[in-house]
Amino acid sequence: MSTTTPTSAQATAPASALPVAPAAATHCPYCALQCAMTLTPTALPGPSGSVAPEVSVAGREFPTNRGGLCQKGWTSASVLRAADRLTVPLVRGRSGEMEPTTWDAALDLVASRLARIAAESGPQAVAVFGGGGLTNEKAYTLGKFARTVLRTPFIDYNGRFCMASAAAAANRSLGADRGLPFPLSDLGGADAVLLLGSNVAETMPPSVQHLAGARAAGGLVVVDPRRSATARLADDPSTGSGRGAQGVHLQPVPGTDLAVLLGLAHVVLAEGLADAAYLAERTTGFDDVARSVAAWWPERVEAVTGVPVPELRRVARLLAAASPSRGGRGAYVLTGRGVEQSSQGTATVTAAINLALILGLVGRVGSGYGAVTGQGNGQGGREHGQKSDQLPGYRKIDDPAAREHVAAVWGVDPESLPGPGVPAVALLRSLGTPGGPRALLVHGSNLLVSAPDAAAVRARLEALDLLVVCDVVPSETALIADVVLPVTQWAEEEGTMTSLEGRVIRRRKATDAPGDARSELWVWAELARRLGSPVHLATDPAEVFDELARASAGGVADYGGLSHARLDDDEAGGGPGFHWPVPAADHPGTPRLFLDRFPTPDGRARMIPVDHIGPTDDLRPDAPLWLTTGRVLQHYQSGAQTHRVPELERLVPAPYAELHPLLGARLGVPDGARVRLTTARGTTTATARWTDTVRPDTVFLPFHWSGEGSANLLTTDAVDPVSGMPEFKVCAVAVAPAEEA
Ligand SMILES: Nc1nc2c(c(=O)[nH]1)N[C@H]1C(S)=C(S)[C@@H](COP(=O)(O)OP(=O)(O)OC[C@H]3O[C@@H](n4cnc5c(=O)[nH]c(N)nc54)[C@H](O)[C@@H]3O)O[C@H]1N2
Ligand SMILES: Nc1nc2c(c(=O)[nH]1)N[C@H]1C(S)=C(S)[C@@H](COP(=O)(O)OP(=O)(O)OC[C@H]3O[C@@H](n4cnc5c(=O)[nH]c(N)nc54)[C@H](O)[C@@H]3O)O[C@H]1N2
Ligand code: SF4
Ligand SMILES: [Mo]
Repeated sequence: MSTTTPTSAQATAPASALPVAPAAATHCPYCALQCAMTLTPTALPGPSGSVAPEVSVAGREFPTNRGGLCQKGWTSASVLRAADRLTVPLVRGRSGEMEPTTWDAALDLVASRLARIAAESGPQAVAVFGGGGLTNEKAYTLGKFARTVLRTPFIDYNGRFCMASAAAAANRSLGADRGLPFPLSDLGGADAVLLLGSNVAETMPPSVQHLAGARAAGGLVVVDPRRSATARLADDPSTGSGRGAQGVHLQPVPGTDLAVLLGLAHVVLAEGLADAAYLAERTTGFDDVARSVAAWWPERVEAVTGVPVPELRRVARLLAAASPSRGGRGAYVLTGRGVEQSSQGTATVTAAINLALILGLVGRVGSGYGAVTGQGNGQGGREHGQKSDQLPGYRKIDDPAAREHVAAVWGVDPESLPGPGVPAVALLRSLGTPGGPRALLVHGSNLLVSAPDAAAVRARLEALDLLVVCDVVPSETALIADVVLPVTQWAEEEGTMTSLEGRVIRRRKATDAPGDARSELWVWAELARRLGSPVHLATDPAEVFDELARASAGGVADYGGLSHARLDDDEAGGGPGFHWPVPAADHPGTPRLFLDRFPTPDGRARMIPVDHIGPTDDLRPDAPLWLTTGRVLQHYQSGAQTHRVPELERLVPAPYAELHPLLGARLGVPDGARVRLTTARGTTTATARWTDTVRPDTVFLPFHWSGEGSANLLTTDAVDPVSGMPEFKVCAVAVAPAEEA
């Protein structure tokens, strides 16, 4: 198995008397852009004179990042040697303290307690929670482990917080969900890009270069209740070449994007700007959608969303002018978490797809609709079986043919496979309740910080008989576990990831894990053995991938023609990886989906009428403002990793809340003062940061912190009825000065 690819960085590795492994060509540990980087091991003296292998990071040329990295990428190697990195298994002792133990003792304990709980209460008394940061190999094996070894239906993962609404809508309307069904670099040739609820300038900084074409054409449209760093790319000439405005920023009330989209479709149709030939040839259901948007005249949209009528018309015309049907160079409609993390997220994405279809954009080279996938393997993580209703290859677990195919690859009886489980929020709510799961295994999520209504989640986790957390650091969730297992991560393991554009890429090992951290592949195989399961769980990532390829073959996300060896050969030859589906070993991959037909029964995209209802929470006298949550450049998710990077911690050390100066002045909360935020779920305190980039009726709170500054003590666990995705982006909040302690 090839573990390294020689690169020029090798030549620049520092000279050392100690043997140094060659540089590894790999990708960033964090987000779905999966920027290419080279890790060069350096040998530095460790704390006690020992040699602790370290790696240095350099950006690497790749079509998505073109050599660029963001601050998180540059500093990512720090997490490998975090001062409190987990290096031995820990078990909670009689005193309540976590005590170090051996792998044998820890695994024996976990296996015997799982066996007892299953014997007493049935296999569904054990549940599993996965993560979108796991490699394809680990995500696949976790799904197989749950269904064949534990035989529980109850597996779901944090992608439910992240991608579920975009996935549900794309599957329903287009027949397949691949975040971007085209290469990211295609954006560069378009005249217009409509970005709804996505702050890529902070969440995927190197991707911003692909917006240059749209900005130059004056066609970057950003929809965000905040004038985010990305919105400034659209309307602040100082961020561009100085040639004037680069586009438009629409600043709606949080949770009203669906009305904005219905209004845009209304204007396009009313002004006769639709692509009638495309609609006739490639879609069904147009008439119903046309009827449903008829009532969303621009003045009504303005009343609901706050977006001025002239701005709405301007954007509709700008998008239509960019459409190839009207002689433009192309246009893209893209959605992010700002619109998807909503109780009407699936409907909103459906409306975005409908707009793109009305303009004739989808399945056309140089135009399209896409969702900007979030986590490192957010895409692959949702294809191979961590989702409660899913089997590998994006197959449905309730489809008899899918069950038969996958069961044959796994060597089990299809009848033995459990049926669908429940989505993450429902799963979390059921933990430790009568008849609900009594044990939970967590792999790659810090639920206590990132799940909605975090105080309720803590209560459910504490009600379990057994909580087992695999992690690389003592995350907040690991700290309340009964057993913590130290696992390998990112630069310590081989595997594959699938990026936001459906490109399957190699993650390569550059250094050994410290202490006694082990791969989760090994952990699952050892647990299976101890539980007496006859099912074979491979532990070599290349072997796991080959099995995944067979299990996915013939499915929507078909990796059948891929192997680690093929990916390595391709990259050694300068190839940029393969976009799925890749059904055969000589198939070149599929950079662009839907060009000829949609993978629906009649080959057409389905236009589905949707309507705006509004968020679940409503403003009320004791909660008169909107709260929205999201990200800052320097921190990643629950912060389990980035809070352990000194450079990033220095830049953004503590939780803060963005308040418009008018609001701050009215409430008596000066810039820099402590502010108390209260919702029906709980209270959070943070430092007020005055900024006129946020709407005066809205407070923005990043969710990267635990404790009293935790955003998720405030959020609602209301979910989208189709996707089960929680409404992280909008709830009603009261804001007041915090009494100083
Ligand atoms: N720095 C950093 N980068 C990351 C991550 C990270 O944690 N930190 N996480 C990665 C992951 S997993 C994900 S999912 C992506 C997320 O990437 P994004 O979707 O870009 O991230 P968010 O900050 O959650 O939300 C984007 C924007 O939505 C806006 N917003 C809030 N409410 C609304 C609304 O009602 N309507 C609209 N239109 N906009 C709204 C917010 O103001 C914010 O600017 O980022 C990935 N990259
Ligand atoms: N209020 C609010 N809440 C949100 C969001 C929001 O916008 N607003 N966004 C949501 C979204 S989009 C997401 S994706 C979630 C993410 O939130 P989480 O699911 O908490 O994601 P991370 O913080 O990335 O946690 C990943 C954990 O896995 C560990 N880890 C890293 N590599 C490995 C590995 O290989 N194996 C194992 N076992 N562990 C590993 C890390 O150390 C970390 O503890 O948060 C959601 N929560
Ligand atoms: S944009 Fe994402 S993948 Fe690229 S360096 Fe930053 S965190 Fe890593
Ligand atoms: Mo995410």
